[in-house]
Amino acid sequence: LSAFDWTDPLGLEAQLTEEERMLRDAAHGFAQRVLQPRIIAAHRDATVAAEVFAEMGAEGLLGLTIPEEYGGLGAGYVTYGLVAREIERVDSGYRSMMSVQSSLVMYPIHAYGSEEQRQRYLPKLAAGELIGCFGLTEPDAGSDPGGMKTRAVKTANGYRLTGSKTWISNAPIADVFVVWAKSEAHGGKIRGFILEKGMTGLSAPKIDGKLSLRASVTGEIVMDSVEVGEEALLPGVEGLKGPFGCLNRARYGIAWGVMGAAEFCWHAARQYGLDRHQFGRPLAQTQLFQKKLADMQTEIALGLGGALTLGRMMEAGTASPETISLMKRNNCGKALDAARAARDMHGGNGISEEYQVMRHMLNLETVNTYEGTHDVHALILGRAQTGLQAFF
Ligand code: TGC
Ligand code: FAD
Repeated sequence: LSAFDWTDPLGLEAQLTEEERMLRDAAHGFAQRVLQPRIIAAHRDATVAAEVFAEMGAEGLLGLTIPEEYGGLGAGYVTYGLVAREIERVDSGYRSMMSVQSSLVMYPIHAYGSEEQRQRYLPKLAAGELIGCFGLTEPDAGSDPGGMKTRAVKTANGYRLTGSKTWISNAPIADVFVVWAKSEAHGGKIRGFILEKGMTGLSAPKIDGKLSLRASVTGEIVMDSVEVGEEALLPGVEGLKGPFGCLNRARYGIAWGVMGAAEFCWHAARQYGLDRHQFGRPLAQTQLFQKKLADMQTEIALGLGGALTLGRMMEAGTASPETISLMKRNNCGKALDAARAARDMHGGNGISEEYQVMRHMLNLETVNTYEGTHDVHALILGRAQTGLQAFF
């Protein structure tokens, strides 16, 4: 038997290829060098550095799985997950910015777009010269996006879009808006449209007062009779499977990303317990402290192992949406548990921005909610194993 590596009990490292390790290490270096030094102030002041997109683009981190001819790296899904983990080790908000751009904007343009749309948008999105957002959620349609009210009506030259989206990451700073609307010309089916900043009737007011994900900007998308040409329609998909095809990729990335945040909290709690003495010995020498560390270590090792298995399935084309739900749900819930425990294990210091665990805890409340809440993914899994629909 081999020696035990407490940081990697299931030997994740040995299951990666040389190239995956190399790209992961580059992302780790970037995240620690470029993102980590600014995050405490960015979260405190709710400052969103739009230049992060160009910095990520220069590093090759946007649209990693998109082919090179469109500005991506043509990398595999495991690499994408490893990068998400490194970015979210710093902050879920930065990972959000990357996931939306990659999985929710570049992916649909590549998978469902025309060649003209791919050429027009993908290289600039990959470089971070353009910022994208994805509008599915509405004020009255969150967990149930099929209930959306946004409508596209056929005009002589294209479509007129009317409606509003809310809780949209990146919207206030976006140049490109992938929005989903029910199209009368297509029998009321949901279709995707690409809108551009500056179109008449299009606005994206910022949502203020967020106590979570403060380094990532969130807004509404208001469409007041926005006129677009036929070239704005994504031709390759109709129905809810359009937005869900994107969400499958983003949810998969989140399953990896949250493990990065959880690892940060676990390592911080361990170090704090070694450094801090009470009752004449390190906190880490108490049974309760060690039990909490063991729980974190176990859940993170299992969560990463599951994410890797899922990543290999994505690459082999054998992953199902339900398996993605299982890993998104599990890893978000477990990461949130780890962050809450780490906050507690830091005592009073745990509420200070300097120790960073409470920021991760606050962020993970959002990540556990967006892209399908913890309970909605339970209903997806419940339906898959009983054949019974419990949504309504
Ligand atoms: P249901 O009847 O189950 O399905 C309707 C149609 O959609 C298809 N479908 C999928 N296709 C591919 N992948 C998936 N994961 C799919 N899920 C469903 C399905 O096959 C069917 O197709 P067809 O051709 O037969 O019509 O739909 P439902 O209306 O009963 O849905 C219920 C439910 C709960 C599954 C679904 O609505 C859901 O997942 N709700 C959660 C909503 C959600 O995830 N919103 C995310 C908004 S975007 C976001 O949060 C971005 S944050 C990003 C960041 O900042 O990082
Ligand atoms: P609701 O659907 O109203 O749910 C409220 C509660 O009810 C939850 O606990 C839920 O689990 C529960 N619930 C709902 N239905 C059922 C049921 N049938 N049975 C039992 N319980 C149920 N959306 C986008 O389109 N694009 C984005 O970029 C984006 N970014 C976001 C960024 C942030 C910071 C946040 C907070 C959200 C973002 N979202 C985005 C929206 C996000 O996807 C939704 O908030 C999420 O899907 C939940 O919808 P809701 O908020 O309307 O909650």
